[in-house]
Amino acid sequence: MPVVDPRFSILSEDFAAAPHRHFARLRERSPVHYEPEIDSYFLSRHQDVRRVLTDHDAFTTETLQVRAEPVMRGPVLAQMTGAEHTAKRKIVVRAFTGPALQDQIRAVHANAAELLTPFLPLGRIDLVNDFGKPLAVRVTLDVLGLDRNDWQQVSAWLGGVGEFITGIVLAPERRRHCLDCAEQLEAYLVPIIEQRRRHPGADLISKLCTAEFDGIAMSTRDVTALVINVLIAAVEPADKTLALLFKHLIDHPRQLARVRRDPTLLPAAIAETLRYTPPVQLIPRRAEQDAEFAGTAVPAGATVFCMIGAANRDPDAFTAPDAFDLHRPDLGTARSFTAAAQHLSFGTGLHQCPGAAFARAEIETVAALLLPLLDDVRFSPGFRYRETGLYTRGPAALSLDFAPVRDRVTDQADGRPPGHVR
Ligand code: 2IO
Repeated sequence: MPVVDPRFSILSEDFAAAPHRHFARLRERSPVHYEPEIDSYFLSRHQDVRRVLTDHDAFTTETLQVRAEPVMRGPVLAQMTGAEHTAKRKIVVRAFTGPALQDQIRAVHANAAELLTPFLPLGRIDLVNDFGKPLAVRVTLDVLGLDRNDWQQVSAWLGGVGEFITGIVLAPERRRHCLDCAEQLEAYLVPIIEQRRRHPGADLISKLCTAEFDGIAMSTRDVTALVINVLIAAVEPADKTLALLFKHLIDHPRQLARVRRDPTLLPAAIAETLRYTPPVQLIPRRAEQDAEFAGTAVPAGATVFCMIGAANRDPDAFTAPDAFDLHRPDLGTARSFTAAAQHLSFGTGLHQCPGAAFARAEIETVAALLLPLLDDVRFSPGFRYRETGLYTRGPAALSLDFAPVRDRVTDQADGRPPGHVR
């Protein structure tokens, strides 16, 4: 029988307000925390989380069949195993690295410059709602070869898809709404996928349509699921990571000044942001056999949630884990976006995020564009910082004031420095 702690719940408002305040107690006193209402186990120690994510026989991604498949309209990459997984993962990894990534960086830069321009003379921007959210959707639409003018509609559908996957307890009417969103997104995608099958281009949808596995092309259902998978995975964590990076740098002015002086420190700042406040806080698995963690039994068939935020602040893995420090000696920036990362924000093991290199390049490109333009950047007067979400988590908004800029940002793309109004 699992031990239930009646004084504490991960589903409480107290936890939702500031999860990191509970991480140390969970790791020390309740490293295998059981939540009766959702019949799930929450693991908070770095070593236990790593074990779950790398022992693929004992802990599988079967949980995604109920958590993701209904809104993905088919199986996602993380659900697959064996030769099918290896082959399809390779296609996706290739689409987000090497020469393909270079084109994507140009799309990131162009979209970022366009979105930013109207805010520069104002000297105020909400980095989440004015910028990060539309940017993430528009860039992903560009990569997929979809019409970026559809971004608002696609964004609304993705909201429903994301709510389904990341909802810990979902009311029946919300569930219905999420499924409606997914069905409409599918209806939007299917004719485009069928058209790309006949007339392939250089975009990712065409690559998925023409790729073969075991001599057989993927079905439209399989391509649809992978496209929705890419959409949600590239959109949901992106605005959060960008806003968290700026939040932490503004809170740590000396580190902000150093990054401004030396932009080669940006990858370290991004890696530390991911460690300190991972945008994906939970990764679910199913225990296939009886297991034991720190003396507590987890039965076969159980749903296990890896608590990435808690694992990333485990003193057994990082020194002074509750400090944001882009210079920390144990950060290992170069490894931070690879399978050898010590933080677990991209997961680890066979299913580790295939978009990690893209994520790094996207955030780095945008931050390198923003930093010189947002001179004297600070929180807007009266702005109250608030984070939301248990599964994916980030700022609800990030209202920033900065020195208004006279020239258009697009000048910057020509290499000319922007002019600040003094
Ligand atoms: C989409 C949670 C946004 C993924 C998921 C069902 C599978 C997988 C993840 C990330 C981020 C999402 N899991 N991306 O944690 O593709």
